[in-house]
Amino acid sequence: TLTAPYAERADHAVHPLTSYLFRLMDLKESNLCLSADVQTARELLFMADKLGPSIVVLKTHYDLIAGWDYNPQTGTGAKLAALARKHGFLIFEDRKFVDIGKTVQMQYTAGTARIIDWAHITNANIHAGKDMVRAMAEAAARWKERIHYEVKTSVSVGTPVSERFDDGEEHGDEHSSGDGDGRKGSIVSITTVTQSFEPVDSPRLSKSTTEGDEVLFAGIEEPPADRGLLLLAQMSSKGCLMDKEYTQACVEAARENRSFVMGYVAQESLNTAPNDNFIHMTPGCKLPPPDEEENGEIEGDGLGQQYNTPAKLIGVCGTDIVIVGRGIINNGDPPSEAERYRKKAWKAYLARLE
Ligand code: UP6
Repeated sequence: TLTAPYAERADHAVHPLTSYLFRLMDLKESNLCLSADVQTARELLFMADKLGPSIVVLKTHYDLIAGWDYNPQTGTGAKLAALARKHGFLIFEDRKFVDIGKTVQMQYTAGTARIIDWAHITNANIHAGKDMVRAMAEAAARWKERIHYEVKTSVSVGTPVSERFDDGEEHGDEHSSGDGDGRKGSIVSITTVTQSFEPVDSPRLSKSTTEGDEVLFAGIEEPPADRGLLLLAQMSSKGCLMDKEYTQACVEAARENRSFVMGYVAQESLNTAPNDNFIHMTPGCKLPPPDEEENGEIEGDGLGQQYNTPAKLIGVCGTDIVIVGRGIINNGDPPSEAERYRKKAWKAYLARLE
């Protein structure tokens, strides 16, 4: 799969959300995931709105956010989901589930955060055994039965959109169509995209509950009403105890659950069989400052985190999406730093196709 374009892999992906994500990557010319490890809901939503145009996935740790609003209709998850539709990215809750199947089902679908309602993607550490993956897959299938999507698509191309957010500022849309950065996608305004989580007798047959202006990346529809799982197959941290045997067990579990497992969080490509087309997302990614040479050496954080450049991860290790947290967030200008990462990671992908 290393030399196959994302658009081509979209056509061959088994999981509808993987297919969607590959198409989104192609359209936005982005293989960047923001790890939005901020401490307040307000900062999280601000980052999601400002950096949304540059990314295809927004990764959360909901449990490190102070002031997370758990209301399923109006809370932080719902607001994030609206921003995901506005800018065209998927939400990945980095929950690293690990427990017996029954407990994980409940943690995934119920409890305080109701992760399944707002996160398209989550991940699991399968040290407790691979039956857990099946348990989560069953929970996701039940969830899909229960929800419905209704999309009213009265589209008016190029309408400028501004929305009011928690910080009280008007954020004009800086990425409207015609901004001329040469990427294929452009923003259109779309009125009312509704997702309701109330149980309904018949899926797809219920009334919309909210109205308002939303924007979507032109040329791509709403993501499918599927949920996906990434298996935590390898970690970026020093002295990680996940051995080859564990990683291989992840590969087997992925192959056995192709309709639910989208791929891996890993440090290298694990697609080895001819029909493996799993997506790989990789944390532990950082660039040297713009004025320094990329000589491959990036210092860790002193707490076990190790870093590689997008060029190495995408170009040499063969992963698909780089996950960047502090490299972007701790910069004085996160939106332009996100663009710097997007361009570097995309360049590494284009180079790998040659
Ligand atoms: N993460 C890793 N390494 C892994 C798996 N997950 O760093 O192997 C997560 C961390 C953090 C993010 O939990 O949210 O990716 C990396 O953040 P950073 O870019 O600021 O180091």
